[in-house]
Amino acid sequence: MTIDQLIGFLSQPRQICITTHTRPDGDAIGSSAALALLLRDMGHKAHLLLPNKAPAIFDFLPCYADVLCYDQQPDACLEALAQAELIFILDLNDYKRLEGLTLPIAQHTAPKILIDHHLDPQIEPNWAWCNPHISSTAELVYQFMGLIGRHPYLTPPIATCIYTGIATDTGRFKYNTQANTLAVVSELLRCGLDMQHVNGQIFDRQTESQLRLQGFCLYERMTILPQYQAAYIALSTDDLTRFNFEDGDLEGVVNMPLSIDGINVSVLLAERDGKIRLSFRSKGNLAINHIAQRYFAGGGHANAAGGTSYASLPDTIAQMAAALARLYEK
Ligand SMILES: [Mn+2]
Repeated sequence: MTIDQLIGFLSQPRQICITTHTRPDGDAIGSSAALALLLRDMGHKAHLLLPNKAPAIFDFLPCYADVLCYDQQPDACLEALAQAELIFILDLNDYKRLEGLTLPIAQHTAPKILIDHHLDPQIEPNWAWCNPHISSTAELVYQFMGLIGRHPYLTPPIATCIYTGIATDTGRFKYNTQANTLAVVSELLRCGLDMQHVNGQIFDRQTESQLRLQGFCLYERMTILPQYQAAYIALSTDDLTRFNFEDGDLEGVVNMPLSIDGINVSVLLAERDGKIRLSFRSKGNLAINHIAQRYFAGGGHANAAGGTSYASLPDTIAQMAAALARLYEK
């Protein structure tokens, strides 16, 4: 499929499904919601299908309420897919990250469009708009709007969704932020984005237990490994239960140790549902995605990656420390 064929396909009302990765973050839900609004404004029927729910802090986003979650409404998701003439896959480089939606989408016969900024896409779509050098999938959705001639129709709700993806995936413009990123934000502001309001919605709506969990992480559960310029935070299921943990409560915690001078790698280990989820972050040229990929069946970006371990928490910590040692082997 070429872009002109895609534009032609979108020139009459279509049934479209949009999906994104499990445990959706601000970019996943922001970029998907932006695209859903854009397609609905064009007269299409656009369903947003998620493997599972996005954190409640994103409930201010348009579309949040009409998302279909496969873990809660599998029949409604399959019904929408049965009608789908086109499927958009966003912020995702591997079908596995669709969890329960993996097979229904991978095996679907409708043309698939991939919009993503992860390295090494494992998906072969009919058309793709992918670039690992772009801040966020939301910024790519903004570019896609331009490709199909929709920039003049950038509404404040679409701007809100795109901004949410960019602001969260750049850690409030701390990283992955280039001239084009800020040029897009400038355009969003011109089109009616209320940036101060949206920042408040995204960043200043934590719960008390969430903030106390962060304090606990730093005071009781952070270990510094000076020999590797690294720090890790390890949380057991009991720790999470004590702070009434909900999805999204640890958002951003993995980045906190990186604010220590001399710490260039940070790892968050959280034990949930019988497995350990690992998040890796690093500064500068130190890439950690190969560690996530090689030792913890995961992957991601050079400076932000994730993986999983089925070993115990102490064993996983030991494996992680051994993997960090190899970072510095020449
Ligand atoms: Mn992203």
